[in-house]
Amino acid sequence: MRYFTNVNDIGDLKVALKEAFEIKKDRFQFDTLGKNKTLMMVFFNSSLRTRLSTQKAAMNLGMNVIVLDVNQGAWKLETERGVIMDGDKPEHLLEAIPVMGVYCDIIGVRSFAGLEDREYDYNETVINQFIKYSGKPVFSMEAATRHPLQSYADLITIEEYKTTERPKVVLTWAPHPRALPQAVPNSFAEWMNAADYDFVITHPRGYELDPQFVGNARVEYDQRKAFEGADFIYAKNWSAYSGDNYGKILSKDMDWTVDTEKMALTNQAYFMHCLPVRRNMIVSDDVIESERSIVIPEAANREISAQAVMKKMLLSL
Ligand code: AN0
Ligand code: CP
Repeated sequence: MRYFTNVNDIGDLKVALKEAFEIKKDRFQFDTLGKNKTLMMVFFNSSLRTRLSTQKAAMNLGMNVIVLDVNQGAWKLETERGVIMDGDKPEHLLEAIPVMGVYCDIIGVRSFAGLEDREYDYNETVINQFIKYSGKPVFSMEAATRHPLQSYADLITIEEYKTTERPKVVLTWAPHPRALPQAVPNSFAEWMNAADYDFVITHPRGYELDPQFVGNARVEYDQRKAFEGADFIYAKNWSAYSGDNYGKILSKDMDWTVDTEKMALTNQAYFMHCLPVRRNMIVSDDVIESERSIVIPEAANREISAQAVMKKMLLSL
């Protein structure tokens, strides 16, 4: 595997799940595969889970790890070609990326959507430049439109907890004080559609996701109706995708917060969230602390998804 930015890069999901469960059984089975190989993790945005789980996964494979926080200590990077660089950015990505490439064997990149220019974001301008100019295998640690390591971990988690072959999985929008990207819901939808679960998306009107990600999912504007009979509730906030509203907050309606009363409508659903989560905005204390909340095992599976991806990359170096 040379690149991992979306669900298609992983190939057959059944095989990907089998590989993940094999790693989970013995995560040190390939602890010499990465000997003298270096992972470089490049962060344009903050992270807790991705940073820790990916580093841990690389260590399980025997790799060395370098972490670069672009906004802390590195030169500010210009990303647009053709700009006269007389502003506050002393270095261009077009030099920085190949330089990073010479110091490592695999690169992970985190670069969120700017939420100002939809075309720029949806062209995945930053991660695609890493793919084009680094000369090294590249994986997404959340890019502008997708968060595939998260979705892979989510899939593993659902497979572990499901009690029916084709569970009802509901992705629900929930309120948040700041505008967030669509990467997590886009990616979750992409993987759920590929897994062929009974998949429903619920959100207030105006929060429609890009149709390429919605795919065959059912969209239900009545959140309570969507929750009926659900086996998994996956909560996430996102900002608007549509037209002139791109990147905007259209609602902070607290009636969309996931609480005990709404969870009671489900088939004793498990509660999921990628974290970080704002309590009593997205989800009530009671629900996230309940025994049906699986947010911690979900986060634990981030180590597994990262390890599965890097193992595939190491094998094809
Ligand atoms: C980010 C997002 O919504 O994309 C990262 C989630 C993994 N969340 C925040 O910035 C709070
Ligand atoms: N879920 C997730 O990617 O968390 P971080 O932003 O903390 O890495």
